[in-house]
Amino acid sequence: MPLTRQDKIDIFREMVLMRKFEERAQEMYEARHIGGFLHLYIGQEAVASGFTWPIEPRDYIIGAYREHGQALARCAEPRRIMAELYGKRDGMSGGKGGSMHLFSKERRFLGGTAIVGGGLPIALGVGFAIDYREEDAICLCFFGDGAINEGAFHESMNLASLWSLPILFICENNRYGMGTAVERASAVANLFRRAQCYGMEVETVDGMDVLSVVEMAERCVNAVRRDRRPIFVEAVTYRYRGHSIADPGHYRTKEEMDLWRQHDSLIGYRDYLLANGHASDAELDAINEHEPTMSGNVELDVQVGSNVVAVPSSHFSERPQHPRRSVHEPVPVGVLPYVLQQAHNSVSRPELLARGLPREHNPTRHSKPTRRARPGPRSPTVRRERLSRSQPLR
Ligand SMILES: Cc1ncc(C[n+]2csc(CCOP(=O)(O)OP(=O)(O)O)c2C)c(N)n1
Ligand SMILES: [Mg+2]
Repeated sequence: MPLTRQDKIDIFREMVLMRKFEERAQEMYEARHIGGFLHLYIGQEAVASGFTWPIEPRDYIIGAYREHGQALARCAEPRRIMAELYGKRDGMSGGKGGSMHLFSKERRFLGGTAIVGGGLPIALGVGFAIDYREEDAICLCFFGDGAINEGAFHESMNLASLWSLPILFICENNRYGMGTAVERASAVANLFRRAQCYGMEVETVDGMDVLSVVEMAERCVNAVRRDRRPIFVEAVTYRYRGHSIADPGHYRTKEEMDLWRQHDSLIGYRDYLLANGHASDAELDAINEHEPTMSGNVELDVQVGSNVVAVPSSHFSERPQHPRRSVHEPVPVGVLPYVLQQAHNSVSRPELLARGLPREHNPTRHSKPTRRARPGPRSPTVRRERLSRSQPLR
């Protein structure tokens, strides 16, 4: 069954919710209502919204530490998520976890983990349990490009493939791990290749185009559920904010940021909805009109002294757990080839990259790199000299 018009509007609403929730969280962090770390997902909304769309309530989800988007999509409890950021008892994890440790046993949302790649072995365990108990569920595991260079990634890929576990691995390649560009951290820039060598089916998707993501998600979720085997998807995306709130992101150029903003998932999707007559300007504006609500006109109602946090906006209505949906209608042509080309060929700061890349990948480095002289073992002469010089000091 193709996505209905209402489905498409709901997806838009959800992505707007994610963005506004985080803009609000940033404000509240800056106003010192929220402590600890805060890693914003702004820019990557299409990945969380798209991949969680076709899954069932019985399926499991594991996120990394940039997991507000997945938690909002899965748990539909923005107030409890915000309360968790505030460290309130009514928060999703009882106020003890904060932004990086959102958890819901009922919704089968198993974190939120602060350790890079830490969710991967957990997904492996969940996949194993599903298989052992012969459940019909599957496990979705979201992680960043940085996790690919962790040993846990390779051990998990190997065993997931070897034991044929029902896990959909979703690598959110947002181009950076902290301030390090993917090209400076991974010898192979096409990250899906890193999983391919474990005999696993791999896919890549334009993570800025939500309909492409939904279509990919539907295909992969069905395949994992049917064939009881893992699939790895690299979703190419971009985060607009720094690594965390504390990061001003000086390692990126304005040109690079502007380029990606032109492919903003919300803007692109809005254009699609309008161009195809799925929604009017007024309808979409009505979804967006909560902007003033979310940015100051109505206070985030933190009742000091009690443990109640309310975000007074009907915008934050509960999202129903959708049944599985099919997408058989053609999706608009994504920007994937363009984005991938940008992502894999362009260099954000050539002078920075020049330091890190091997020569064959590095157009700016022509001459043989000069080696820094190693100290090496000291010759007996040198050692004697030093000893004799130090003698008068005794
Ligand atoms: C095992 C481990 N090593 C290092 C860190 C420090 N660290 C926190 S976030 C991060 C970068 C991870 O980048 P990525 O996986 O691409 O996720 P993104 O921040 O882009 O969402 C690092 C190295 C950590 N938390 N855990
Ligand atoms: Mg990253």
